[in-house]
Amino acid sequence: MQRRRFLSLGAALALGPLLTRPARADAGHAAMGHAAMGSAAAREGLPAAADFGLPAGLPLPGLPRLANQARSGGFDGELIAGEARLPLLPGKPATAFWAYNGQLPGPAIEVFEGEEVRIRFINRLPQATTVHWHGLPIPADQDGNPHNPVRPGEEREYRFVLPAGSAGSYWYHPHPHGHTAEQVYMGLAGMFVVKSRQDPLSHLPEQWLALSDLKLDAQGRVAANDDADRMDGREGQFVLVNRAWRPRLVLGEGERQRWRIWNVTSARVLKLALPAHDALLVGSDGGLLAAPRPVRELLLAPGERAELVVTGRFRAGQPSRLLALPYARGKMMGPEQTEAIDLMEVARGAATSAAPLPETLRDIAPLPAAAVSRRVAFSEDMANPTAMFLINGKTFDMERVDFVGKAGEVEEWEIDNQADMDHPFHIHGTQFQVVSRLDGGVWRAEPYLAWRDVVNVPPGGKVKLRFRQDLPGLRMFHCHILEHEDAGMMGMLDVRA
Ligand SMILES: [Cu+2]
Repeated sequence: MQRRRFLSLGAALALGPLLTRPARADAGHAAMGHAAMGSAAAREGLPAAADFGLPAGLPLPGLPRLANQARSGGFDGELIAGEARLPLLPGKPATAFWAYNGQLPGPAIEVFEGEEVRIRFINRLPQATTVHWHGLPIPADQDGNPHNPVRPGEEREYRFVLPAGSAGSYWYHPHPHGHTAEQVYMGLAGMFVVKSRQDPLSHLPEQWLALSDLKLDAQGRVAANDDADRMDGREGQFVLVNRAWRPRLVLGEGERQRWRIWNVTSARVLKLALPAHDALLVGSDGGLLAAPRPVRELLLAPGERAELVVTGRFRAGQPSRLLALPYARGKMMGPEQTEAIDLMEVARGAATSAAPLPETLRDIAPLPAAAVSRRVAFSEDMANPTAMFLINGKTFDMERVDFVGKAGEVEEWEIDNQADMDHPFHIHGTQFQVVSRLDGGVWRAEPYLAWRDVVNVPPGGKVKLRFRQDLPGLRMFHCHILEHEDAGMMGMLDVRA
């Protein structure tokens, strides 16, 4: 309904470029394909990926670690957010980004459970910012809420202890009021891994893969968001892996590797596949599963992470590549993804005997029945350009607490997507367990336990999840399509002691 209202009122909305797209007017939800809309690269006269001459097939870059300056225990590090010019396009001047410590992605932080982390953060951006520690169970006043901005030229310390059981793959990124999308697409994001001293997979070689989006304009600059980006969430011409385009990872024949994968794109739902090889899902956002699970495809929503154990098989007739298979996410303006995106080459290394893999990884106890039940409905009101993306009918308000909870109490939330696009739900400060999902009109119990902080909810879908917030304070919950978050698809849970 809302989509039709949007179409009929389109002329009144001053969404200029929309009106120049004749294919849009009669494009139904299912018909917004490639043919009708043209390729993403053709949008707004943007050049295609191939036009930039970005080299493909270079060795996968590593993710340099942030140096630990602590003299006795814990982790002391320094992050400076600022402008950085980095060589990107062959034969062209360096490209201007915003980066942490001049690195793309930002320096990876690697710490152990139980450690205290102290980060001195300096803002040399022209805007206020914060550092949000995505997924970490840390105090609210250290978590980079939009209520605690670090203004240009200012600095602050973030300090927190990582509790036992928190080993997992997290990340950090800005979370300022209204400017999260812009600061992330300009380059501000870094990976954060918490390790356990009792890690049953510590014997496996690790690969860290940060999947990010890059959109360049005709001059090779990081492009500003256009109307389609603001509506659908930004997608660029490139999906990069550790800042490289279609890099090459070496996997031995028969070798087992542990891959940590981050979707740090603004909006892409990545349907990952590795057709020539065997993959086991061993971890989610908040660390290891109870036991490995064979997977053929892995849906990774914006902000979400996964851990795989990959075994080199090099099956004949299958591309030895990491792919993002076509996935339609109900976009309003842009074309849907109709072809697989080639993310990375997996090159054949020397034959290696597979390292042993334990049958169980750790215990995960199901959260008990909830003391409190709440409902979170995502909706879109395309007739209202100042409040298009809504939670329970409201747009985000920095002064409004949406729910009041109690520390230590289990809550069950039903996330109800009444909108036309996929919206990935994210909550700060804790990890949740998905209990069940409404899929094609049928509720299905979640087949396995996992700790998550992002779950994708497709249009018409519902997800029931349970969590406990152990620490008091103000916690944001929002859609992790960053443009939707900035446009108001966010609320606040005040957890009281
Ligand atoms: Cu959204």
